[in-house]
Amino acid sequence: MSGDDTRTLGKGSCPPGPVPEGMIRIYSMRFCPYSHRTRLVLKAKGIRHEVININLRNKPDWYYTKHPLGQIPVLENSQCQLIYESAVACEYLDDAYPGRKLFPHDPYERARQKMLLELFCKVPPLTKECLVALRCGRNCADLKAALRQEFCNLEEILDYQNSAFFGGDCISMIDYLLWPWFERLDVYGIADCVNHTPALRIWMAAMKRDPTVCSLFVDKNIFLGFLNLYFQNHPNAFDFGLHC
Ligand SMILES: N[C@@H](CCC(=O)N[C@@H](CS)C(=O)NCC(=O)O)C(=O)O
Repeated sequence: MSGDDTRTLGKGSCPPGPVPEGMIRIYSMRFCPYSHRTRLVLKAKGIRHEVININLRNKPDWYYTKHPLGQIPVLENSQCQLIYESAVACEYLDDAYPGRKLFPHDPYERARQKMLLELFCKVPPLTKECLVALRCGRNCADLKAALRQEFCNLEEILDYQNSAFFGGDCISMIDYLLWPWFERLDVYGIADCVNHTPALRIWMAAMKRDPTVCSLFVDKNIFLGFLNLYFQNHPNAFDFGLHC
């Protein structure tokens, strides 16, 4: 148990002590897609870690000593080194820890995964804009059309490669970096955006069978409960579904 499901720390909380030797800490939030990326890599590589969840609506003052903008995720190691930006944090974990390497060793293949990540960059803001528009009762047809176009671009890559995963026949770093937004399509109410991209749907089905992805999968009702409270600006939204 790494403490993924612990209550958030908010304003007035005590800062946590130093990270024990042999351990790494992630500052996170259970429903954040960027943190999800880094937690997937921690799990996939079997890295011993502890999780500190942050209340993003009521951030502790001390949290700004961990990230200048108060964003999550942040990694902290036992040498008090801080690593933020989810993709950078994932690469750090892959480089700093032994075991299964998630990025390919081949420089071109590694570059290709990073280029794909750049191609993906419109998807996170578009999914969030769709979610907000739907929750506020606004028309999101244009946003969904733009998202579908992004998915068609990814579909073309899978078709061209004729591979199960974005990095080839096995799951690798790029799949984990993209996955959190696909896991959220259903709860965000925009799952129909992949209706015309069959290769992407096959990739999603393969991702859902991956043990690491399964281990972090959030129950749809819990996610919806969080979103309902989040859009009501409820202070306990981030702790939704946790026992007292
Ligand atoms: N580019 C950053 C984005 C991280 C991000 O936007 N995190 C959100 C939560 S999903 C956050 O910290 N929001 C709080 C805030 O911006 O104050 C990354 O990849 O880590």
